[in-house]
Amino acid sequence: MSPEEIRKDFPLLQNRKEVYLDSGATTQKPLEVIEAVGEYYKNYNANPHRGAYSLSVEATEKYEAVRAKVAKFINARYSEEIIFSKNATESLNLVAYSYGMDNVNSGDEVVLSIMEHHANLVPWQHVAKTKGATLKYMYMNDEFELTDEEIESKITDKTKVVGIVHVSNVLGTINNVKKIINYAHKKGAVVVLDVSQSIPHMRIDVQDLDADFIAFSGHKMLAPLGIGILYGKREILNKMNPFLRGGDMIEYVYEQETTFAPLPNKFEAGTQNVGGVIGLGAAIDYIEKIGYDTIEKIESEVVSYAYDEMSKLDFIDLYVTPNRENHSGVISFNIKGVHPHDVASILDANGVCVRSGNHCAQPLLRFMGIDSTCRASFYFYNTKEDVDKLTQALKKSYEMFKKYM
Ligand code: 7TS
Repeated sequence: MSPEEIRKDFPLLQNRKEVYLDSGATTQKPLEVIEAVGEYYKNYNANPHRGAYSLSVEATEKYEAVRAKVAKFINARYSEEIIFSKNATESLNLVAYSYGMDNVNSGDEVVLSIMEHHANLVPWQHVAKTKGATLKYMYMNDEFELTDEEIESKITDKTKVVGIVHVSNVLGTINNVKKIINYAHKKGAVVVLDVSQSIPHMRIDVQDLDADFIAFSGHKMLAPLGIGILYGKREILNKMNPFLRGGDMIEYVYEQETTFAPLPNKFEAGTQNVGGVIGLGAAIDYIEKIGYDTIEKIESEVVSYAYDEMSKLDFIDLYVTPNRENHSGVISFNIKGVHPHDVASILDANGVCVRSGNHCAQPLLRFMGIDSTCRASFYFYNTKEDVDKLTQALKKSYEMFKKYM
């Protein structure tokens, strides 16, 4: 299958002329997903887990069926290890508050990579500050990679939690997370893995990876906005206190005391985003239909082509690891001497959507000695023609800026 054929499944890509290179922020949605959400509201909308009437039972069944689908998709042992949230950020906060606050203490260490998105950094800062723990970072080398030496020097017997991003949303570096998880476990730490930028592109097998917690957002993998996922090992989730408290997460409520529902409901307080969950189910079906093999094949071809074509432009700096097998579908770049927001605006005027800024990774950019980049992020509906339009627009932008340099 070619990206040209795949594009036909995406209404927005048919309806708009722009070249969309911001899938790292959110992906476009295939018709199947859009229709699944519509079908839900048209034919079986009700609040799950609430009513004894058949419509509510049906909504509950559809909702729980997606939980089982997610479990199978990431090879979790048990469905109740899948918790639905609002987004990756909320999933990561759940872990920080419900696990971190109760298990990280004064004198302990929390170790993160410098590549973390703020979502897997700011909550841990709060935990470390509140509990009197030390927050440490694993820094990358000049090739934008975390070395084994760095991993082994930072994770110690004092480490209680390791937070690691699988694929950097700025650099596209694929981190050696198996090594990190393995080493952290040897030291007795739990690992919180952020697969937000990897699961859209590569198969995630939670049993093979063996991370204790895994977080991601549906909207970066074709699902609607507003639905996030947290996977946690059952034995750990069972021991944790709830994150949010209220309806649906309880067993019995007395005036002064409450007992909590078993997993997964303990972590799903209040009415959930059922439409989003149904859309997520359709997104998983779509990804499985296309197949990760096809997705990876298309992306490696198009992203390699983009890297090669952009490398020919001597007026831009690229922030990509030279080890191509460790690089996913994100290319950050700058036109030398021009602010990335100006570049992104000119690209937009030429019909190309890229993100510019610090990409919610300020400590990473500060470590790199820059304060922002432009970022082209690709998905399997992007074509080589999209890449050509990007490089043409970059050349045009440079010609324009050159006059003022
Ligand atoms: N983790 C990573 C690695 C991310 O890239 C993002 C979002 C998040 C967590 C948070 O996801 P959210 O759905 O909870 O917001 N990253 C980006 C991005 O790169 N551009 O826009 C959002």
